[in-house]
Amino acid sequence: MIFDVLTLFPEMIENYCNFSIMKRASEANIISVNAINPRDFTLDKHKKVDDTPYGGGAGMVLMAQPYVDAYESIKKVENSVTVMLSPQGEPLSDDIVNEFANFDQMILLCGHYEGFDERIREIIKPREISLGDFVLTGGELPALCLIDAVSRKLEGTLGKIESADEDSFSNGLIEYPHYTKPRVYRGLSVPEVLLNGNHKDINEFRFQKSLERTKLKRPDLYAKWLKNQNQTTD
Ligand code: 4GS
Repeated sequence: MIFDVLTLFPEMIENYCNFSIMKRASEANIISVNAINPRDFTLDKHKKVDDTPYGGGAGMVLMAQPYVDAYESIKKVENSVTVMLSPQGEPLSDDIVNEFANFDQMILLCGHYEGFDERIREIIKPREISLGDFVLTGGELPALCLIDAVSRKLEGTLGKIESADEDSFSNGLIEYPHYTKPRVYRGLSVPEVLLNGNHKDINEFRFQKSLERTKLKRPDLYAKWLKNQNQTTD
């Protein structure tokens, strides 16, 4: 997967991707992350990328020309998707992450300051994705979240293929509780069933815990899961 990220702050993207699992995935050529700076595509000597909004109001607006030229400089592969990160977008979900993992290239458009000149949307026509109903100072963190979430779905990124399947949401439920050594910590014991090596019992225990927690912590997900179960047994 090639990630091409349009951002005024390329180091933010490069830095994050140079650690831990992202770094390993890059070294294994599973992903390639490139940051492109619209500032390099400005035509004036001050390298201006933003200006005051027509009609007045607070904040600065990203100018269309440097952004569109930077976008058009990117070499597109056949199976490519362009995504703008913005609170106006469709809320990100595990289903959308899985969908994106099927592409060979993702071009990610990060804003900063108030927002994009609307003509950037009109010309590029990106898919718009939001991380949630809150406002950040820039699209870099949402872009990194997307890169991270998509990368871990790609074969070879995680140590074992199973480790992605057992995480929250992969079966529509949130995760069961995890324990490691020691067996007793501050008087709190690891559940007995996890120590006896009976995998049928362990799976059943984990499944019940997943159900219990989803019902308690995410009644919305639980209702969706129940509905799904009924549909598949009908
Ligand atoms: C989000 C968000 C966001 C909006 C970027 C104001 C700077 C900012 N992007 N999900 N301009 N939430 N973007 O807050 O994606």
